[in-house]
Amino acid sequence: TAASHGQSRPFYLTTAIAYPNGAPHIGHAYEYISADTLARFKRLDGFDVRFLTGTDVHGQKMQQTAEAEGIPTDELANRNSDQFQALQERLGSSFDRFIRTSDADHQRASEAIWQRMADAGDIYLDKYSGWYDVRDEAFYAEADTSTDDAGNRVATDTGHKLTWTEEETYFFRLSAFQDRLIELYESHPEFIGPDVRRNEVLSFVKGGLNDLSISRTTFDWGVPVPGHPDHVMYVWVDALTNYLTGVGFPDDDATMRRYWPADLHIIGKDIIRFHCVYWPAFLLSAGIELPKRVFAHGFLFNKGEKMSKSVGNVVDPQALIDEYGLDPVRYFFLREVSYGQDGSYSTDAIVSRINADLANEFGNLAQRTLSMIVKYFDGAVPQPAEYTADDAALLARADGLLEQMRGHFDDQAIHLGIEVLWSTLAETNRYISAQEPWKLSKTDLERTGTVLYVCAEVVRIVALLAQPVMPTSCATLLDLLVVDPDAREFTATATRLAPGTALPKPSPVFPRYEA
Ligand code: ME8
Repeated sequence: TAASHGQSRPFYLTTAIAYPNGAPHIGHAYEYISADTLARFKRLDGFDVRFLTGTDVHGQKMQQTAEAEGIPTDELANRNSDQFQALQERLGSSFDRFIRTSDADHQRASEAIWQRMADAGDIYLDKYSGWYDVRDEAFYAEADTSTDDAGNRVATDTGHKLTWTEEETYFFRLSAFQDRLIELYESHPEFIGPDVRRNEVLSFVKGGLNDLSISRTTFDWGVPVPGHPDHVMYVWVDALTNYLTGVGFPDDDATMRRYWPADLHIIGKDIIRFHCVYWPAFLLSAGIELPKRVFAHGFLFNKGEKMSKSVGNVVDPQALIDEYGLDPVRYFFLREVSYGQDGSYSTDAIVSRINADLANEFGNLAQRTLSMIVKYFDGAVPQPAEYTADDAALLARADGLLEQMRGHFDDQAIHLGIEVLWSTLAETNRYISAQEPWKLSKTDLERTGTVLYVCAEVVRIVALLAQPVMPTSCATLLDLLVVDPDAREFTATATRLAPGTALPKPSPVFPRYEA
């Protein structure tokens, strides 16, 4: 068998940690599904994957939401964090740790990074006065604000209402990092993906950086600043540090050495600046290696409209799974939306993907192939005779899929990786229609066996490679093909089904959706 690609090399990936100020929505589910698929892909490709996710419990927004609900902030954080964790579990997410920034080891990591930045001379005390967006937990320069129709001061890019803030805070010398950041983006163009985001960040940083206020004194829901407990850290300082906590910083050197720097931070496009400007600057200051790549996915819209409680189009991800099943929902979002771009979803689009791509293209091919093997060969995998040019071409195409998928997945082009699988399924459906094994069976059983063998091989290889997207359905399909449950890593694509293997009577893995 072929050597595994990863050869147990470490691969550390993370999601953003969500604010648990409400219930999780489809946008969160989308991020989890996509990151889990990337994690599973790497694991099946032989990497030693560590996958971190969790919740970001601190900040003014959490405190304000709790006050509005009349409950203690930690109670709000725990209750909703439980919901985020339950969603991850429902989505079948293969995370290794669900971190909450209230965890004790996280406080320790946040203090340690702060201390290192302070020791480097990059933190000083001053007075902050300016505009603050509580919803995004972000500071705004005067020039980036405007006045809305009602006379409120709002952030020009998001339209969010701003509050005027004046307090004594610690500042981080962000302005001193401009040149080093530009050098980073230019010498490591792969640091930010997709490219459009990199260009955005580059022009933002070229425009000049202000020092960043990194502590707050007007509320106390956060990590206390070491030696200055009247200050809590600005929520983004402790939030970003979760990625280090997740690999044992600062006490567990062995884990840190194995998994840091992170290979991939998966985030949404609205938090690029925090991850691609602030985060590398904090790390440079603290003398910690930089992550290898930050990839920003797009936003999801319901029928092209922004999801909002007032429009009444907020869809609960659990309800979608109840209706369509987990694997079809995972497949739908990953196939329908070009990863890195915004995307839209609707019930029509989901149903059409389920029926066309899953039931017809994949399910039907598998069901026809397997049931003909049962019917004409008594359930034993036929021995292929000599291959025709068409047979050989199709097998060669299936054998090339893994390499193509690696290329796409290394760029986080998940949708393109899926597309190469489905175009091979389409080709195989054309092949089976042209070969007509159901007719051949009457005249040439040997040739029938060869055609069914080729089809079964394509189904097996695609089922192995589609596991990261649809773990449960692919496992069922691989069971029907009697593929050893302990040999389902991608290296298994390089072997062949053993002729003579007894297959069970198949039942459809991808049923049509009927409302
Ligand atoms: O930003 N479509 O938390 P968050 C797709 N705590 N993705 C979406 C989305 C949508 N409609 N809405 C949100 C935070 N997201 C911080 C992160 S990381 C150190 C701290 C994505 O709950 C969003 O882009 O507002 C982000 O990646 C994630 O959901 C959590 O968002």
